[in-house]
Parts: sequence; C-alpha cells; structure tokens
Amino acid sequence: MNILILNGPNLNLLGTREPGVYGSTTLADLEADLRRAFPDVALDFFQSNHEGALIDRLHAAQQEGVAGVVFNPGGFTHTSVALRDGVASITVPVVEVHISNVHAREDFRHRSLLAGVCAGQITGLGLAGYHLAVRYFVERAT
Ligand code: CA2
Repeated sequence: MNILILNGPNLNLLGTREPGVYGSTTLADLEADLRRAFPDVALDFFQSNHEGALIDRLHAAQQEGVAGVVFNPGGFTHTSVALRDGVASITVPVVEVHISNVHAREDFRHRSLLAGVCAGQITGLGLAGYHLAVRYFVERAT
C-alpha cells in the first residue's frame, strides 16, 4: 500500500525555527520516524513551497493509485481555493494534518478552505498527527 506524505510551504524549516510552536524534530527526522513506524507501507514524501507543485503532486497521486494522502498544507490551508479544488479533483482520500492547534492560534488560522473536502482533519497533536493519519489509512485498507 502506498501513502503520500505531502507538506506545504515553510515546513522544510521544521525543527530549525519556532521550536516552541512546531518542536525541534526536522522533516527528515519525521520521515525516518514514519518509515520506522510503518515498515510495511510504501511511504512517499514530498514538500514544496509552491502551490502549483502541490497541486501537481496531488494529481500524480491519483494516477499512481495511492491509497491516501496525509497533507499539511501549511499557510495555504487558510487561503488556497486552488488547493481545495486540487483535493476535490481526486478520488484519493486526503487527511489534513496540522502540527499546532490552529484553533488556539490567530483567528485567520481557524478557517481551513480544505477541511470540507478532506476525509478528516487532525490538529494540535504535534507530529503524532502524521502517525495517526497513516494509521487511519492502514486500518481503512485492512
Ligand atoms: O500547525 C501546522 O502544521 C500549520 O499547518 C503550520 C503552518 C501554519 O501556517 C498553519 O497555520 C498551521 C506554518 C508552517 C511553518 O512551518 C515552520 C516550521 C518551522 C519553522 C518555521 C515555520
């Protein structure tokens, strides 16, 4: 089973800035942790700071027959109609993940343009959110 872990803008900086909000684990550490936790799952990782590249990757996931996408759209969560349309344009289920609790932060982070077209949303559980989302897809398939 193939699962795509998709990360949006600025998440390449994970573990290097704002550790009080996002922790001190890097994106590479997260990748290694997930691979260790799910040795039987083919995990594919992609991060981009560019909206169009994220949309292209969603379309490719559909073509590849990926079982699910774990998606942290970063700041685009709150602004991007195009990413919402991209998620809606594929039949692959997408789980939206946020490391921080967006509801405990600024008002502009309380609204997600993507949540309504995702299978579900996990927010505020730190990097455990990625693990829980992968587990959801594994259990859904078995
Ligand atoms: O909590 C999350 O995962 C967010 O998606 C992170 C986004 C933010 O805009 C969302 O509202 C919530 C920001 C990603 C920035 O990532 C950084 C990581 C380390 C250092 C600086 C930024």
